[in-house]
Amino acid sequence: MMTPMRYVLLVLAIIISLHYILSFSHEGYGKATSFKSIAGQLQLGSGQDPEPPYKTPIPEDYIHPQKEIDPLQRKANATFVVLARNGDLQGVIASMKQMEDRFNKEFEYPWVFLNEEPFSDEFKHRTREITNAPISYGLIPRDNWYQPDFIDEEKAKAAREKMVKNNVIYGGSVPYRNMCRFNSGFFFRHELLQNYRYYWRVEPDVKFFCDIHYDPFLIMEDNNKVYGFTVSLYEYEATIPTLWNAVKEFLEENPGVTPENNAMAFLSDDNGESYNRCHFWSNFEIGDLDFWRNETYMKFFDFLDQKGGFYYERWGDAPVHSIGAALFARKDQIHFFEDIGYRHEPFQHCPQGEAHSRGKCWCDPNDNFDYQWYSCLKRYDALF
Ligand SMILES: Nc1nc2c(ncn2[C@@H]2O[C@H](COP(=O)(O)OP(=O)(O)O)[C@@H](O)[C@H]2O)c(=O)[nH]1
Ligand SMILES: *[C@@H]1O[C@H](CO)[C@@H](O)[C@H](O)[C@H]1NC(C)=O
Ligand SMILES: *[C@@H]1O[C@H](CO)[C@@H](O)[C@H](O)[C@H]1NC(C)=O
Ligand SMILES: [Mg+2]
Repeated sequence: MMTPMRYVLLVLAIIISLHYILSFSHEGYGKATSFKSIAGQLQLGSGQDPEPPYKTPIPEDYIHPQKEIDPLQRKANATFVVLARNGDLQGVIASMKQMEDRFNKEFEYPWVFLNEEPFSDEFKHRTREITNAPISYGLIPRDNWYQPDFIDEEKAKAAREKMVKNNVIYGGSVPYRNMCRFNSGFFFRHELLQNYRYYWRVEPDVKFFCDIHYDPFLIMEDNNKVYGFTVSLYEYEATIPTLWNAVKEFLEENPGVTPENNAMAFLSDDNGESYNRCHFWSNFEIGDLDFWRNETYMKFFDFLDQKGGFYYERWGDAPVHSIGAALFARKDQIHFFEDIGYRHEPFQHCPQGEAHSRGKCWCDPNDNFDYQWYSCLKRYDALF
């Protein structure tokens, strides 16, 4: 039998030893992981800035050199091109990282960035971090960007206000119109693009879903393609009310500019009388710069530009490029890049069947715009 006194002593002893054990282990644990204590054990001076203890340096010969995959042993004369503002940086980086991972770290095509304002040091630093390929940053000449003097600003302003009232997307924006005009008629003339034949346009905040283990630029070059797309759809009528009239006028004034086997049937269901508003979505483009630099397209752009529709309406570079490609190239020169999984909000092309597996694509094959009601792909298919 324990006396009450003994009982109290025993409980006290247990409490004391528990406290001792706990405080010891706590202190020991704290000491073992404390950075200061390790620094102390290594006898580092307190003013030094030692490597954290968890950071084991990786020996040089553990680092895999980047795999050279160049099965054809040749490259195309090509570059990526990104039009962006400094404020688009994070979205640009996100797109660029995916492009590098899915494709370009194997191929190392250069990147060209264009802006009407100088790129910031941060923009340059952050983009350079993403790639080993050459990068250049170009300033857009003023005349290629800002609203030209021949535009009647009163008339343009009234048009913008009307579009805002009608909730037309970007309807009130002058910079957006500058962007559409620049992409329609000027990007391919920029000095940084003079030395390239092919380009791949990349926008901020897009997704590339699949590994691309072949070179799309060589597909263009070897098959004499001029325009490649992944998504096509209908344009908003409110942005282009008089565009097709201008196109018809140009064709009447310039007979013979459309080759046989063109893709007019993609644009029009009545042999050119009216525009069905189908266009390739130009936020993704793989194209031939020399095609845009050709006198026919340049003349076409100048004609449209003089009509003022980039400012009096809100003509987009997507319908302008699409009409140019469909009318001035043969239909077989326009390529659907079926195996490139791509998303720009709010639509995506997700490769189907075998192509989905081959590309190790991560998009849901059921989420695919190709034959949704608002897609124009069926009209492209019907060309062939
Ligand atoms: N430098 C510059 N780039 C622009 C401007 N506006 C749009 N962009 C770029 O033009 C492209 C299309 O613009 P975005 O805002 O994505 O238009 P959306 O795709 O039609 O909604 C993107 O690459 C943008 O970064 C601008 O005012 N200046
Ligand atoms: C690349 O293409 C451009 C435009 O066609 C051309 O001027 C240039 O000479 C080409 N460069 C090479 C190396 O073929
Ligand atoms: C423009 O394109 C047409 C049709 O493809 C071609 O015949 C002509 O030679 C091109 N012009 C130039 C300057 O390359
Ligand atoms: Mg965009």
